[in-house]
Amino acid sequence: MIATAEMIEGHRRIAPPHGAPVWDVDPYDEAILCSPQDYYSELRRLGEVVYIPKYSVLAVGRYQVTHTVFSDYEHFVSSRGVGLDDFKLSRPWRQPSIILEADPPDHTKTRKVMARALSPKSVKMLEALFVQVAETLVDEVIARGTIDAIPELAERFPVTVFPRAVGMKDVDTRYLVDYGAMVFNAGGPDNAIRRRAMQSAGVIVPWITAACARNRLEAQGLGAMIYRAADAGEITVEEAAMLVRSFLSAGVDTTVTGIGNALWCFSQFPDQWEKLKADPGLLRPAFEEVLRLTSPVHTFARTANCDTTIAGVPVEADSKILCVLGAANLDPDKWPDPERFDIERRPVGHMAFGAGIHGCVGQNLARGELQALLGMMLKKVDRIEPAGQAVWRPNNGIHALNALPLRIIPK
Ligand code: OVM
Repeated sequence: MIATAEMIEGHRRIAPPHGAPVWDVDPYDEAILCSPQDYYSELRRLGEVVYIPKYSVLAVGRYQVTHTVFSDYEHFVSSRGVGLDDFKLSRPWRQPSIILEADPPDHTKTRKVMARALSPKSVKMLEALFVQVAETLVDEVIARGTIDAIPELAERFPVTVFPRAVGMKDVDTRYLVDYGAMVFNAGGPDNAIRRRAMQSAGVIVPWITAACARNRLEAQGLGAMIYRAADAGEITVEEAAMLVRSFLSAGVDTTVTGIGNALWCFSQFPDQWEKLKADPGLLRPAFEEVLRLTSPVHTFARTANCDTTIAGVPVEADSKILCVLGAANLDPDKWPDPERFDIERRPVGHMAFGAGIHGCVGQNLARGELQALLGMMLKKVDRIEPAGQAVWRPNNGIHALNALPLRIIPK
């Protein structure tokens, strides 16, 4: 590990760019991570691009500029890591992802294999499984009446269906959830949240690696599809294992959060649940609105690979840029009355799945999971009421709930 006066949080310290406001804030403060709206609006208010001395990084949060930076893979690369650590200058916590943390042309090849495995046709074949598990879980929570929707629905659904979709022979739902926490917290600074998440890395990382081996996967399933791309000579067997690891990295915490945040939205805005019951055809646009309003992945970084500019501001090579997707998704210049949850908004262009060549490759699967679970609740549940205080969970990369007490009132 390189640690010199020129380094800070795993990347090179940069000079404040001319023309960029300087903001003395800690975006990874636990209070901000749990309740980020004021941070988002101040970030947008200050300017197109802001310098944050605490971590010597730039940050963007206005919709247009965030979209531009996030899509510009030539100037703002992913291969040097999408968190604060610059993989060119400091050792990554794990072997880098060959899709998330890669640029063209390497990325192009792996992306193609993953996109095929996660195609709409592939997701369609999983629908029956999703619906069957959804029915069991919804019947159970109805029988209980009052639940904590985070463990009992938001976590349980993905950890039940996802390992089966991938075809995993080894399933440890605790390890899967904790690995997701590790992956997303790793993008932040070396703070207490990251260190706590990393405590179990010594057991979980090897367990994950082993679970991705070909002989630990069923012949049916998304994992086997990736290994068939190796048989066809598109990728190596080692690369196939790494892409299966990407399923496990990106597929659990994200969908857990999407489901939890969706249930939070409907418990907070009961008129929108009524509207959805009256017109179940709004389910898909409703999910997009949940994603826009709550941005499960709140921040991903990029690294400037050369001297360049953002909105006319000079940006020196090696600068880390926080792309605050959560702020872009609440920009009033893009979304009228942005804090309102309106399932009829149809928020085309929201950035919860990113944008450009790295845009979420699993988004069809994510929508399929939510469609099955929320669709089942629509059939069976009359009302979703708060039964206590919802509590957010600080995470350097994810905006998720820790607890969501709900009363589930059946039809
Ligand atoms: C990966 C990966 C990890 C986390 C997130 C993600 C949102 C991908 O390991 O490829 O996409």
